[in-house]
Amino acid sequence: MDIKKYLDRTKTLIDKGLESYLPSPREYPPIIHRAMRHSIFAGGKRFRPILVLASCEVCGGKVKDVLPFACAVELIHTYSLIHDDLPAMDNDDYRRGRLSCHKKFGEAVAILAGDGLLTLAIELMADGSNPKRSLRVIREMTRAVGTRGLIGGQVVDISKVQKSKATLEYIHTHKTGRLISVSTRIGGIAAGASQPKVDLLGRFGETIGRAFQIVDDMLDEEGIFLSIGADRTRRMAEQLVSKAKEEIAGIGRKGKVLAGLADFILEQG
Ligand code: GRG
Repeated sequence: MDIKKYLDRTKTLIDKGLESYLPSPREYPPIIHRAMRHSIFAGGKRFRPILVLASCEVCGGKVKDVLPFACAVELIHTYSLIHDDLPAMDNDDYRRGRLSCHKKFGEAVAILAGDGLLTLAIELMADGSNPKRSLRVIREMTRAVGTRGLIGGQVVDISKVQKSKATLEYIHTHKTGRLISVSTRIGGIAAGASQPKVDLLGRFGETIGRAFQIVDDMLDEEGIFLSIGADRTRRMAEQLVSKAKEEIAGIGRKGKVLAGLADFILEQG
């Protein structure tokens, strides 16, 4: 399995999908559409939507049925990055190698661009080819990114109180983990996979989500990296990737794609 080729191929599909789903930069009122596009087409890895596509393919689903869901995940991820960069949160001037949305377009437009991406994501999920599956995907996604998921993780992260190990665990599983595990789950749902298979994909997503966070800590030299050092952090990420691969061992020959994506996380570190 040449994972690099797979990543290139699926990234192109996702970028084309995003291009077609986002309003044109000239559509009235242009400022908001330019701001949304500025952050979406800023060179993200597209790791989460690729996971959606791969999970769907593994379960025998078709790209055309899953592409809107995959793009919806990227829209939501990008909304969270735009809002995270705002002065009221992390106050970052750069994101994905270019000016952050509020630095380029001002705070008010950046807030609205994030809101616009989140809203467009829901529209895309609702427009799926199978209404029953669309509804399940919307339910899973809104739970994953609401106050019991992504937003909850962010709220605890920005609080100034001293954070225990359990609190840090909550932040990571909610802020980073939920969007990754919902990606694998909705890939399965789009393919019409059975509930046990969707749950298995979700467990795989949770485990690689942990590995993803640990590698991110390694890159930023923060979090777990500060408490246990580079070697132990690396070993922890490797163990999680092995565990994730064991979790999908029974899923069949096509599971190799998911195993390759799990390995790809380690290559980032
Ligand atoms: C504003 C509700 C709300 C949430 C913000 C995304 C986020 C939550 C915070 C950003 C800070 C951070 C380090 C989050 C952990 C997740 C993470 C590593 C995000 C970056 O994801 P990548 O590496 O980025 O996939 P690209 O740019 O490749 O998409």
